Amino acid sequence: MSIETKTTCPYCGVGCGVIARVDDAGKVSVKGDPDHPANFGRLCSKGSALAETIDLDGRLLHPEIAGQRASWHEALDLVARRLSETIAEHGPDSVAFYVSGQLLTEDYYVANKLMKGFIGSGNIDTNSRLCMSSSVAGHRRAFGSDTVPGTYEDIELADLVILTGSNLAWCHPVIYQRLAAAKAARPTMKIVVIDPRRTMTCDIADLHLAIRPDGDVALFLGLFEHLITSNTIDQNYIAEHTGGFAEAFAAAGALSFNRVLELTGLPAMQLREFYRLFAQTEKVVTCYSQGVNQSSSGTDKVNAIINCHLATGRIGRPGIGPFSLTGQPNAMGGREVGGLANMLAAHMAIESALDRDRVQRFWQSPRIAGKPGLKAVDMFRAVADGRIKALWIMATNPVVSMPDADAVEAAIRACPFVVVSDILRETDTTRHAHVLLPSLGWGEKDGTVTNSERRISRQRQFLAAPGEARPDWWQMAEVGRRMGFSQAFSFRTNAEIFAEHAGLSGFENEGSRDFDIGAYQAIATEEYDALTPFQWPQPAGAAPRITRFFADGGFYHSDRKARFVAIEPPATDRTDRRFPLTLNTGRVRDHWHTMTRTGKSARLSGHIAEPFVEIHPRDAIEIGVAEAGLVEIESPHGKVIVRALVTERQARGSLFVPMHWNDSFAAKARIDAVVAPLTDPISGQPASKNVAVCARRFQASHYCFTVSTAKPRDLESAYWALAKTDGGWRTELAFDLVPDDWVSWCRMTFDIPVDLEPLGYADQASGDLRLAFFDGERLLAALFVARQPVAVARNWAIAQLSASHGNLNKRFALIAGRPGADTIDAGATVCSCFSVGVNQIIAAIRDGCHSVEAVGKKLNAGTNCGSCRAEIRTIIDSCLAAAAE
Ligand SMILES: Nc1nc2c(c(=O)[nH]1)N[C@H]1C(S)=C(S)[C@@H](COP(=O)(O)OP(=O)(O)OC[C@H]3O[C@@H](n4cnc5c(=O)[nH]c(N)nc54)[C@H](O)[C@@H]3O)O[C@H]1N2
Ligand SMILES: Nc1nc2c(c(=O)[nH]1)N[C@H]1C(S)=C(S)[C@@H](COP(=O)(O)OP(=O)(O)OC[C@H]3O[C@@H](n4cnc5c(=O)[nH]c(N)nc54)[C@H](O)[C@@H]3O)O[C@H]1N2
Ligand code: SF4
Ligand SMILES: [Mo]
Repeated sequence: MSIETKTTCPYCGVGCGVIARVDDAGKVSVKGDPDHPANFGRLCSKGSALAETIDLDGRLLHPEIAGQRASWHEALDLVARRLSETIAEHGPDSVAFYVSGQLLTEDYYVANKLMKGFIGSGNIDTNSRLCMSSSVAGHRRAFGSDTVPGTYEDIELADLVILTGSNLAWCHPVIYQRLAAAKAARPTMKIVVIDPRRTMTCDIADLHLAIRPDGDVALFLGLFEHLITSNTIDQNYIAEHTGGFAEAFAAAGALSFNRVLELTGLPAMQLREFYRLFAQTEKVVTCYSQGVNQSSSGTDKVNAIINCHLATGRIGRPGIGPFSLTGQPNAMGGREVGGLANMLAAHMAIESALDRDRVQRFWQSPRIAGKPGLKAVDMFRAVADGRIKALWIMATNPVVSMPDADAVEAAIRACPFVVVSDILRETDTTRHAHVLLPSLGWGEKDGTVTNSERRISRQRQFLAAPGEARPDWWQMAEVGRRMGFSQAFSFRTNAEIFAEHAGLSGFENEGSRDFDIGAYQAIATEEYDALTPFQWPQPAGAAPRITRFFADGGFYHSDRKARFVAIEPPATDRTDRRFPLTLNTGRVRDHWHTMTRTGKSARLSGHIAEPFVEIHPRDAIEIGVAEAGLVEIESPHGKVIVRALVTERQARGSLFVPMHWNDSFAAKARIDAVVAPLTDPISGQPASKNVAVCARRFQASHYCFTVSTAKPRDLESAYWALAKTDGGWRTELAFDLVPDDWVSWCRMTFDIPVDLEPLGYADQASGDLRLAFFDGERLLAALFVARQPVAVARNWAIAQLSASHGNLNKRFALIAGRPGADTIDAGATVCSCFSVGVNQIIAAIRDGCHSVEAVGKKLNAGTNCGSCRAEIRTIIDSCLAAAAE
């Protein structure tokens, strides 16, 4: 008998419902929950591979103090004592919490309560600062509250969907699938993608605006002006429900059409077409994500978009409205509990004395933070200069994900007392902790999360807690109690915390605040356990309400009106000619952030196995790098070395590097070490998408590719990147100075017993060298060395780890570095769900499969989660185009 549990995916903000099944043998499998209103049974590649990422390999299972195992009792006592002593000596602002949108709402609530209400400082900030804070600031300026007005259904109901600064196909794949299905059913629906890069999302776009980096404010100011001059605005809505229109109009009017062309870098025809589409179409949804938020003009971008929706009264109706797509599974829950340094709990304002008094009375707390705390970038600056002396980091990996990451690492290293709560023993951040606290991970922890459409769902426990791992909320409540606040942190269950959180949201609310889930203030444990997904608001005593906001006004500024914001486009001048290129950073389809979980899955690591830079062919020529060569990228803050991926999808003058790779998976690919700590002046969100850098070819003396059953140890070459594969590891390396003796290097790196002799081949003239070690029929490790980037079929070589090598010919084929005539190399993985490679897809196309459906029928590729369908279509198009030439 197997047991099924309904829970929620722990990755992106789509918040898909998952059914986790544990069979008799304890094996876990997952499938989409057909009843969950976010995904109706769909999952993407990351969601589908969840079962592969929950093993205990690398887990932190016991508390540690100074690298030694300790009891919970000792660890918690120490944390409480050090926090209390630091506060007594240096005041409440000398301590800080840096938390995460991957915490559950209950964890987050306790963290915020402890810091703002009991320690009495605003110094709690979160990785949502790097993610959503420009949206929060933009919403609050326009609406008077941090409200996402719409629902996912709106994206399907719209006649025009604008995706700006969003790579929906890869980052919110299930919404992408819902959008693609809606467009297939109703082909008149139009989709516009605004992104400097031609991403996979452009695949379903009718129009792609390859905008200049940070040209968005100008683009939407131009649109605002066009809506007015073409008389598309809604005079009644503006008059009844808004303020500040005249000032916003004057500011937009100051920008000529030609200046908009210049700032956006777009052809006039395209711009006119976009403006015409928007003006003509009543049902418009504008979705935006990090290309908007992560910018020094991020908050203005948000308001420039919202201005256009307010001016046309297009907000809060079916198929209509601005839509901020949130990143993390509980980015929204974190905003609801007030996890940002400049917010109070339950969407109340820290600047408001009334709100502070209300929260303090509700908590019956001895004090309340009197002012906003330090935002992430400033918080780590304060750690660096010694103002913050004790830091607790929870569910985030700032040494990888913060801008100016080397400086952040140095700050953490120098901090007198650092606590890290994580699920892994070894991350780039846990390395610097004085106290390590083992947390429960997905499947073990239990609580609620809120997705992008304000829907609250349960994450449920279906696995036993491993080792001594404990929930994050429990850790903080225990510390709170030990600091002398026993009454306020006497929670026994997460249901009690949720009820208190719901109670605060409804406390003295009466419609004055958007976030109200007072209906749940007395929720009992059984009810909480059975909770089905619901959207807020749900005030006490009211019937379930409409799930959209603002169609009829009712904003949350004191006059209940929205505000237009008068905006100017940002200055664009590059001042330092030594750094002429623009670095853009973001995500790939199958990895999640700093790879602590997705890096465990061979299937997910197969899609893209190395850190890379997308570079335009002409820029590649200029710096003298060819496809598959290595590139060094540098800013005044740091350097990385990554593989070149030469592509016309990238605009000239700009580079794209993913944010995922870190010191656990690569030698020098933590891209945030290069990212400058520049922030939006209003939200404090880092500008991670527009960084001034220079790039040059990285010339190695030798390149090397290896596959091995053991994880390679102590890699010390100028460049290396490793990835999990079926049956072992694959590693790419490049050497300035080659090892004296490759055989001993292999023995040391791959733990090869001394009695095993290698099979080998070396060509002095070309510099090619190959070595393979076998244990009986099994391949332990194979090494391919060349003076140029190694040309060996990667997936074929990886497959050799699981193949039998009893036959001598097979051993020689391996040393020759090529498959025998009877085997084909699958090529780089395209479909992770069914492990289908690019070469297999090309072969199917040659066999006459000329549509995504036909390829799916033949190979299954693209038929499960569908995340790779856009890539399959691109491969078909390029094969057919090549055939037609
Ligand atoms: N596979 C995967 N999915 C994820 C995540 C993950 O790690 N992996 N993380 C989740 C999280 S936390 C987040 S925040 C979301 C992020 O989701 P997205 O925001 O969709 O992802 P990004 O790749 O960060 O950036 C989106 C796009 O913004 C574009 N862009 C850059 N500069 C500009 C600009 O000036 N203007 C415009 N209009 N566009 C620009 C980039 O080229 C990029 O394609 O993804 C979530 N989903
Ligand atoms: N250059 C650049 N930098 C960026 C971005 C970008 O686009 N470009 N994007 C930014 C954005 S939007 C985001 S959201 C951040 C994300 O950046 P991070 O938050 O740093 O990334 P994660 O890898 O998700 O880190 C989560 C950590 O928590 C641990 N963990 C997982 N589950 C749990 C749990 O239940 N409890 C505890 N205590 N720990 C847990 C994981 O092992 C991991 O160490 O990166 C930001 N940084
Ligand atoms: S879209 Fe994928 S990653 Fe996001 S919640 Fe759904 S299954 Fe998880
Ligand atoms: Mo994010």
